[in-house]
Amino acid sequence: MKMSNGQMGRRVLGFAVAATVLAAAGAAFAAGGTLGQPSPWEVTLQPSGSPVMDNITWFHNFLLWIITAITVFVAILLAIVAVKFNARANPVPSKTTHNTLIEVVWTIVPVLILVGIAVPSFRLLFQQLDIPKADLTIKATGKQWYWTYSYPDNGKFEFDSLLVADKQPRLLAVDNEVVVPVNKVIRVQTTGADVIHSFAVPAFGIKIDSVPGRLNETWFKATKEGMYYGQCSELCGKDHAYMPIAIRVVNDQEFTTWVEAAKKKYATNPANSYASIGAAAQ
Ligand SMILES: [Cu+2]
Repeated sequence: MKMSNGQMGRRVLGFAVAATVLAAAGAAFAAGGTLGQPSPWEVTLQPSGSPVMDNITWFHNFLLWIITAITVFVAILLAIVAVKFNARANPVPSKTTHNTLIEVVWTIVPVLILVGIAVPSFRLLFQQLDIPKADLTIKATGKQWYWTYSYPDNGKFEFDSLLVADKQPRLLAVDNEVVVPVNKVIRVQTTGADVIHSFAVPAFGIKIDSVPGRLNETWFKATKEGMYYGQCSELCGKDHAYMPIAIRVVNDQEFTTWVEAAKKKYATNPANSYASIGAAAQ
């Protein structure tokens, strides 16, 4: 096929743009992102902050290798067929219709691949669903459009957590953060007060629906101190995008101090007026 200079130019430009995008994505991939929050150009999972997320990340990469190997293998077979067995290269085709060995292989090998995927997959599912003995339970209630958290183990105080519009990180920062101790098993119980919401924090590898009339539970163990952000992940109405989840992970001593202060601060739960919800959602 002959190309004009214009066509050639456009094609080169297209390749250059594609290469730049890939390079930028590659750089983001290599950088590994920021712990606890999304980062620009991130193409992969957020860095892990819990043992469950470690395994999710491992499983994701494991599947990526398998799917890449299968894709490359099939592409090579297709290329061989196209080159070796086209009408010009192979004018008199063979009339073979069965090959027992190949048929056994292409039945057994996919089964083995699926078993190889199923084993770590079930192990991960059990790790997520079989909640270890909890050091601390918190309850997250999804509401249109904010979260209410209670600490039943620490005097049952409760507080509302609302988006703060002009604080960074944008659309993730809240007025009252959830505070939990590092390296402790935190059981999260969640429900919805009005419609279905979903409690999700990518760095901990948790996402669980908050359903009215139901108490769902999940768990995480934060392995590093810091801020971790998530969002409501079930379309719940007009301000669905404005009810972030912000979790501050601190050491034991800081946690005890915070609990004492929080008990006083949230003795009466004042943040629940319509005005404050409206202001935060703007
Ligand atoms: Cu929601």
